[in-house]
Amino acid sequence: MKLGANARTPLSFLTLLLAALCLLAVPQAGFAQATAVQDESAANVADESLPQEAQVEGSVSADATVKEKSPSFDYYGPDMVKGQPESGAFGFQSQHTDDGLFALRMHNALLLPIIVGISVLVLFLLMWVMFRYNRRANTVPSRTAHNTLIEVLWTVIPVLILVVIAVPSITLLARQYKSPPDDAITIKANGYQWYWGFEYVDNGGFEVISNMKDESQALADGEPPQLAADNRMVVPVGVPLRIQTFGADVIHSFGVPSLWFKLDAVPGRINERLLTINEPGIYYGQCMELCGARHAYMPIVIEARPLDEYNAWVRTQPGGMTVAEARAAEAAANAPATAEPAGEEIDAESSGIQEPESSVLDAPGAGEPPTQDTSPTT
Ligand SMILES: [Cu+2]
Repeated sequence: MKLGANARTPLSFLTLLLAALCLLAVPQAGFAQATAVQDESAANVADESLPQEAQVEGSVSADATVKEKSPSFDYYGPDMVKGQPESGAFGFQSQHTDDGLFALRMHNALLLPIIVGISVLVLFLLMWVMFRYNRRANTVPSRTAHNTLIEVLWTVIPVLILVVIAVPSITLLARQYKSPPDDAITIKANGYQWYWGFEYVDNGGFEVISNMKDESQALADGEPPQLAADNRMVVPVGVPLRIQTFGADVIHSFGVPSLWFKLDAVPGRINERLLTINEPGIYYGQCMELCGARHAYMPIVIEARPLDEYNAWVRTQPGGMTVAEARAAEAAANAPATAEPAGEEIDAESSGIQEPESSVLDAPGAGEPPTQDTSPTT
């Protein structure tokens, strides 16, 4: 039986209604469960965090070499979470960047009132026509066909509304495309199937690999399951960041709603956007481009710290150094090549400069000269 015919019979209509109600109820039940579990875990955090720390300290002190290689760093606890989804919440997550606050204000103070106003006006007009001008209440219909004033008004007013929306809209777009300043710290987010790698390009080039924590571990740590990650992307707060994204295999998308940040990570090209976080805290995000079987399990956890704490964290990473140290090291590495006196021939091998193969006489890769005439005979 076709869906239309099925829906027209009274019994099937009731069945469909029941099914629709069930569909609506299922996510609510899910939310309720998640909240209960979260509350429970939050209550346990205080008790469980202490022994865990003690355990970690115990294991590190037992093996001094491990401590030397990776000095411990005191990461933020769940009390510092600033950006995460909440069950049953309406609207956007609270915003922690200037662009986010601008967008939130525009949505709440401009778009929502306009949307509500238009909806109420259209509803009122429909009701008025249905009750005042139906066949019983209005037996002799009017034959009016045109009204110049009304036609001008219903053209000009929508145009004005669109102009009022367009000004802040285009301003927001321009703000989002603002290029990072030259002194911005570059961090590259590489999307892999299915985890993230955060490359600290300006801090020695190390990469932090970040995988989702399993549910029991996340709950034990007082973090939201499926959003918590084993290694966080630590960034400095109040400093312009040049966030670059790259897809190592397929297209991913680096998205953190509470920072008003979303940028596709595409194989073969690097995307770039400015990010300046206003306050220290933990911000949760996820991959936002359907990238395969485990797309839903590649969360992003940004931990924003004051610059000095960020630098302290950087030093705990293999090969990690502050931006100033990294630039000094780079300058020192480039010094011999630039200090070469002018006019003296640069030895390509010792200076480390790669010469094009063809410019060197009898280059090994040049190959033998042709022994036969292979030119076309026509
Ligand atoms: Cu992905």
